[in-house]
Amino acid sequence: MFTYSYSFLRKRRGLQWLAFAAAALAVIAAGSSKARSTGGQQSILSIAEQRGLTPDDAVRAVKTFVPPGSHDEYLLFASGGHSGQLHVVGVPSMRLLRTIAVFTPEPWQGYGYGADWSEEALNEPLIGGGPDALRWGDSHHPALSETDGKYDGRFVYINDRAHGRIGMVDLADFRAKQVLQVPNIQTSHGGIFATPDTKYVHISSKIPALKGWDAQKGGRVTVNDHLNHFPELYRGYSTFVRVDQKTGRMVMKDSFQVELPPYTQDLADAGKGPSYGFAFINSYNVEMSTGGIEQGKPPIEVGASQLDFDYLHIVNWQRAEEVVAAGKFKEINGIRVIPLETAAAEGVLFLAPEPRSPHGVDVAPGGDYITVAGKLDPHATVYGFDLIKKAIDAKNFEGKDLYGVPILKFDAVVAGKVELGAGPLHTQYDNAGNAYTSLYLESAVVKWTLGPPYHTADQAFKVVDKINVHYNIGHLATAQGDTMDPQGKYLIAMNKWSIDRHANVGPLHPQNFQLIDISGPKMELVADMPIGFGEPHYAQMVKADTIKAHEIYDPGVSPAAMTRSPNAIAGPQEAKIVRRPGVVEVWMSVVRSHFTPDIIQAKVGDRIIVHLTNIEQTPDATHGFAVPTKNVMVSLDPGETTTVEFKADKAGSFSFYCTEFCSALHLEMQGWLIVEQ
Ligand code: K7E
Ligand code: CUA
Repeated sequence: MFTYSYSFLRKRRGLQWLAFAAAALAVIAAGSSKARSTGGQQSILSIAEQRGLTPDDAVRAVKTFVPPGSHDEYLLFASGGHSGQLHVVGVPSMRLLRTIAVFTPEPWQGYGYGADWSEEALNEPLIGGGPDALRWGDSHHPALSETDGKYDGRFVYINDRAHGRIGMVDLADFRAKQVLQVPNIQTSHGGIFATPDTKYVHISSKIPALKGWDAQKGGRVTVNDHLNHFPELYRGYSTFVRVDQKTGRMVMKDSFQVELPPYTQDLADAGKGPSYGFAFINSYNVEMSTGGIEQGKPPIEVGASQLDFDYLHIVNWQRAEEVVAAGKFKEINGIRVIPLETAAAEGVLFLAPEPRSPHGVDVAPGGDYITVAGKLDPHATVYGFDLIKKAIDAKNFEGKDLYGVPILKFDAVVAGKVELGAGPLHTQYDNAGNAYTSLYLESAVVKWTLGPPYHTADQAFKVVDKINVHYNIGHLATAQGDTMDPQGKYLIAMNKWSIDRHANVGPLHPQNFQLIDISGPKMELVADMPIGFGEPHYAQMVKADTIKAHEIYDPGVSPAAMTRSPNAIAGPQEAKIVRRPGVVEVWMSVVRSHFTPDIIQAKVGDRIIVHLTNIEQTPDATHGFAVPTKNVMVSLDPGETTTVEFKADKAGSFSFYCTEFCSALHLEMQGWLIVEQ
């Protein structure tokens, strides 16, 4: 019986292949005469058959295949979760192209191992108190910079979920250039999003922190008792960080915060088009539950789910700019803060009820709809921005919260509700008025229709397709799906679990990206990509040709500033060593296959400063400078200048060397640090 059905299957498969081959031949005949010759139909069929592939597999392979030497159409910028990094993946090939260190030292790039720009980024002490230098971060939400609501390929920002920090990566060289600490928040989640012009990048707090970071703020209330006074003592903050348009750097003195009630603010998104000037932030735990079973209180997950509604926070940041300009702010820990009462009274902050414990909030491409999806509720709730605007103007409030913030009437602002399935989280959009929502509990992606002007009212807010993913999807990313220029085409499901999808490499399974073709009416799963390097939360997908990165640096450029460093030298003839009491300062040239000078002499206790210039102007002619036992490892790309500093802490001879196999004489590219007693 088994044999029979097996051979039957084989026969069927043979027939399928015959049909596939005929179709493929027709396609090739119809195509250009320049079509690549790849050894003929027969061999493709036999290879596929030998490998046990089905015609569907072959279609998937062709859809995702990027020939050797060819480039991907899209780049996916995916967070690395608690690895603190950012990853760049080619789509549709799903090949990892680059890992960029942001919050975590990364020796390959020399990040955090000596070079000046990373030292500056990573070694700044925490302004709210903490270790001298943080050694990790939890990167969650990358945001590509935008111009006119479209990705402009200049910068990427990413938040550290574990701390109130934002990293900035310059896409001119794919390097982190700044890690900014945001005052008054302890952990962050709402954003990063960039406003459609990247005037600001936004981040809001996750778990509310003690107001003003001040443990003494409680007055008579002792630290042990703080949680019992949670509603008075804790606050959230929505932060608009001003971006220098030329350098992409974030400028604290031009930034401001809006104080928020101590609900737990979650994800956030920027208004655009008609909703430009507004920001939307979800919240949960408006019950302000703190947990504490021993104190007779319900556990947080119970306490935070008592009410049917939480609050969507609507921040009018253009109004906030006026309020700040009018001086109605307090400076707290180095940032201008609009107090909660002022925000409520001045039309900066509004609340709208949202079904209990939401997670994602995502603004549609036209800036007209705001989709909220909520873990415990199988529906997406779609707010109309025109309705929100109308309700604000008409003061159509159902009341105020404990802090005097007006609450808009739920029925007045909701444009539609769609039943999606179990555990909806995040939503992305395509170029045909469709939304795609991840279903965490159901391990699926559901496609549904937006309302007018994308679809007529009778076609609006309907589920049109659903596809299973593997497994437990968190975020998802469509091509440019959170800009005003969505592309359709591709969707990446970012799955938390992979279970049996990849070879077993131990109990810590890789997470799983799945590429889904969304160009047709039915979604089609075409590829899996194991993610063996952290938990990517969110990603953004951009047309690859939007980004124009440098191949080499102009001679002597310091990546930190992208200008020629005053310490750069033109070649070995300018190399020198200058000694001052307690300091040995070296100007060193680096080129295939020599460091000049190649012997540095110092005394125990000396501070050693080395200005390195890679004088190469050939793409890929990268050198490294590694000093054993000193925690110094710098990568020097062609043209780059950087400075390392370290202490000659003990006597001996130390052989520094180049870490990149740069030439036939790479192994000879070395030198000595001699430290005398
Ligand atoms: Cu859903 Cu940080 Cu965006 Cu993870 S969060 S999934
Ligand atoms: Cu330079 Cu190896």
